[in-house]
Amino acid sequence: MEKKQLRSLIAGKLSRHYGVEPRNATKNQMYHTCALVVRDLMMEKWNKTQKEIEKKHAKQVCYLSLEFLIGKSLKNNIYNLGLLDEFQCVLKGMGCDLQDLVDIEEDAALGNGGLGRLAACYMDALAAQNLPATGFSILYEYGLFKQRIIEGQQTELPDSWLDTGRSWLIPRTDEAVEVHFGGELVEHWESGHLAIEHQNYTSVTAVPHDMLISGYQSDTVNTLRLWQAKATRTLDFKLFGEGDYLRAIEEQAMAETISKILYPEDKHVEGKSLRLKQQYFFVSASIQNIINHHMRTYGRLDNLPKRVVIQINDTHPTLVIPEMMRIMMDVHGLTWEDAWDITTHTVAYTNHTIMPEALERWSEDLVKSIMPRVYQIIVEINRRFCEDLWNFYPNDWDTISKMAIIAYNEVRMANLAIAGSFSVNGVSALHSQILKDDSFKDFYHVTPAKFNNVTNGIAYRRWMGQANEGLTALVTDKIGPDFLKDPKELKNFAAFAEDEDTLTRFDKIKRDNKERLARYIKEHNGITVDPDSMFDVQAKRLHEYKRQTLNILHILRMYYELKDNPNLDVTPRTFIFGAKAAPGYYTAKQIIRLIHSVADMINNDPQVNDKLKVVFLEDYKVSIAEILMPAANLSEQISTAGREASGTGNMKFMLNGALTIGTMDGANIEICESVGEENMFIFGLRKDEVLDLQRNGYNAMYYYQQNAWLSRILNSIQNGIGRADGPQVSYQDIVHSLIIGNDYGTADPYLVLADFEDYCRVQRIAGEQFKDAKTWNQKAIINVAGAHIFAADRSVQDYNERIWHLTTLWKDKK
Ligand code: 26V
Repeated sequence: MEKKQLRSLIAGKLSRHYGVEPRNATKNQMYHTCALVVRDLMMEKWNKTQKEIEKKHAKQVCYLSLEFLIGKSLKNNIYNLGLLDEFQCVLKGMGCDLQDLVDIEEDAALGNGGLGRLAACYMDALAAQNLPATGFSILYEYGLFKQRIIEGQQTELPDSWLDTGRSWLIPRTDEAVEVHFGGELVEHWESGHLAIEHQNYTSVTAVPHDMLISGYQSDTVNTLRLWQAKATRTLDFKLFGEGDYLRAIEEQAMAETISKILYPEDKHVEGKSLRLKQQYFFVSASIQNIINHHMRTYGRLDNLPKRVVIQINDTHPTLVIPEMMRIMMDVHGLTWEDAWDITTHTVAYTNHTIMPEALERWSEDLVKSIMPRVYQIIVEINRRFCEDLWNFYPNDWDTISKMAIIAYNEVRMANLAIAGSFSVNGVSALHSQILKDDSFKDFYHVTPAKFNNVTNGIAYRRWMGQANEGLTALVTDKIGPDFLKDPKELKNFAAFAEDEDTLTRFDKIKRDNKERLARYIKEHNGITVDPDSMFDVQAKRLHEYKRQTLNILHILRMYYELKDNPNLDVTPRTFIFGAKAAPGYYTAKQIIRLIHSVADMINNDPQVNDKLKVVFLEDYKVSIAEILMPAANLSEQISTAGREASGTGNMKFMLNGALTIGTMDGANIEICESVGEENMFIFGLRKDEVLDLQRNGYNAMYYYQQNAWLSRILNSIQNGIGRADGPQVSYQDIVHSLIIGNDYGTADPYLVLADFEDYCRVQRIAGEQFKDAKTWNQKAIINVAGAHIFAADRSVQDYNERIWHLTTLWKDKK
C-alpha cells in the first residue's frame, strides 16, 4: 500500500467518524481511527478467507477456550499486514507517534497465564499458515485484575479493557443465540418416540463479537468469536402479568453477570456455580453456532467430523460433548449412536496440568439444576462408558470406579473429556508421558492410540519480531528474512555464534534492551539498576510449585554472604520478579510480600546495593513481558520436576537470548535437548527422584537443621525482614509451610529445601560464567537459534498432522 493511500484512509476515517482534521485529533481519536483503518484492511482478507473456506469445503478447527490472553492488537496487526513503516511515516506526517498510540491501548487480558497466552499464540500461527480456524470464548467485561502493590502487598483492581479494546470487536447481533438454564424436563410420546421438553428455563442471549485474527504476511484472516451475555427479554411484561415479577428481574441480573468477569484462579478450582454457568453459556452458544453453520452449508450432520474439529483447551469446555449430543438428538432427531459417533470424531482434548487441585469436578446437584437435560445425557454417557469398561476390565471395580465419569456425587470433567474425544494430548514430551504412565494410565490402556503429545510453542514473531527489533534486525542481516515465515531457518543463526561482528552487535542489542528496561524500572519502581549487572528474571504466575521461594532463598544467601564478606567477588545482579497471585491464594500473596521485604532490605543496604538489587514489576502482563523478555540474561524455570506441564515463558526468554537456569521439567527438557546441557544451567531432583523422595518420607526439617544456610535464612525470615531503619515483617506461615507443614499438608510439598544446595551451586556457576561476556553471548546465540523448535507454527503443524488434518486455504505468494 502506498503511503498516500494510507494517509487518505486515516484522514477520511477521522473526518467521517469524529469530524476532525488530523492536526486537531486527540491521541485517543487517532488510536481508534487507526484501529478502524486496520480493521477495514483485515476485513477484506476476512471476506476472502470465508469465501475460500466455503468454496473448498475446507475443514477448520474450532478452538474452544475460556481464555485468550491476547495483549495489545494495534502494532501486531499493522506488523502482520506489513505496514509498520507506512503507519509510522504517515502518522509522523500528521504530528503523531505510533508508539504513543500503542501505549494507549489496554492489554486484552482475557486469560490468566500460560493456557490463555498459548491460545492466542496458536490463533496467530494458524492465520500465518493459512489454516482456517475460529476461536471461541467469552467477552469478559473485566479481564484479569490489575495488580497494585500497596506497602508490599498485592491488591486487585478491576480491568476495564473495553475502553480501547472495543475498537477491535465487531458485534454480530444477527447471529445471537439463546442458552437455556435451569427449569424442568417433561417427557412425552411423540409419533412413537419419547420426546423431551424443557420447561420453565431461564433464557440468556449470547451475542457474538468477532475479533479478526491476522497472520504474518498472510491473506488468511481468521475469527475469534467472543460471546457476550445479554438478558433475552428486558423486563418481560408477560411475566409481570402473571405476577412472576421476581423471575423477570432475576433473569436479567443473572444474564448480565455471566460474561462480567474472568475468574482469576489459574490452578485451583472452586465449585462456583457462576463459573459452571459461564462454561455452559459459552459452550452452548459455540456449538449451536457451529452446528447451525454446518447445517446451513451442508444440510446434514454426518459429515461434521470431516469439516470441523473442536479442540478443547483443558477441561473447561468439556460440556461441549453432552451439549453437542443434546442438540443433535433433541433438535436434529439423530439417534444416540449416530450423535455419539459424530461427537467422538469431532472433539479433541488438551490437558494442561496434572495438579490434582486443578482437576475439575462439579457436584451432580449443581450440574443437574443448571442444565437438567445435559445432566441426563452425562448420566447416560457414564452408564454406557462404564458398561464398556466392564468388558475391558472385567470385575475390576476399583479401576472402573476411578475411571467413571460420575462418582461420589460428582461429575469428573477430565474423564468425560477423555471418553468423549478422539484425541487426548499433553503439552510437552514429559507431561504427555506422565499422562500415559500416571494420571490417565487406565484410560491409556483402553485406547492407547488416543494419546498424543504436542509440545507448546510461542508466537515468535510477536516475542522476537516485534518485541526485540534489534535482535530481529541482526538475525535478518545474518541469515536473511526467511526465518520470519519459516522458523526452521532460525537454526542457521547458530553458525554465527563464533562470528565477532555478530557477537559485538548481539552484546550491544542486549545492552540496549536492558537500558530500556532499566528506564522502565526507574520510572515505575523508582529504583536505579545497573544495566551491566546480570538481569536474573522470574516472571510467571505466583504458585508454590513454581518455587519463587527457592529464588528468594538464594537471593538471601547471596545477601548474607556479602554481609559476612563485603569484598566477596560476586557478579553484580539485578533480580527481577513479575507475578500475580490469585486473590484468594494466601500463601502466594505472602510470597509476594516477602519478595518486597527482601527487596526493601537489600536495595536500601549501602553495603551491598551496588552488587545486588531486587525489583518486583507491578501488574505483570503481556505488554510488560514484551519489554522484559528481551532484557533478560538469566531465565528462572525452577519448578519441582514433574509439576510444570510445559511452560512457555521459558521459550520466550531463550528466544531473546537468555540462558535458562532450570529443573528437568516440562519443556525445559526439550530446551536442553535443543541447545545442549552446556548452554544452560540444569539442577535439582529429576521427576523420579522427586517421587522416590516423597514416597520414602521426605523430611524437610532435616534439611533445615543440617544446612547452616537454610537455618540461618529461614530463621531470618521467621524473625523479620525489612530495611534497617524500617519495620521488620515476619513470615512465620511461609517458614512453617516449609519445615513443619500447614493445616493442609506436609512440610515443603514442592521440595524447595531439597533442591536448595544444588540450585545455589549452579547459580554460582552462572554468576562466574557471566563474567566472560563473549562465551556467555555465544551460548545466548545458540539459545536463540535453538528456540526455532518452540515456534507456535511448529506446534500448530504438529496438531494438524497428528490431530486436526485441516485444509490449507492457499499457498503463500512468494
Ligand atoms: C484454570 C482455571 C481457570 C480459572 C478457574 C479455575 C481453573 C482451574 C484450572 C485451570 C487450569 C490451568 C492450567 C494451566 O494454566 N496450565 C498451564 O498451561 C500452559 C500451557 O500449556 C503450560 O505451559 C503450563 O506449564 C501449565 O501450567
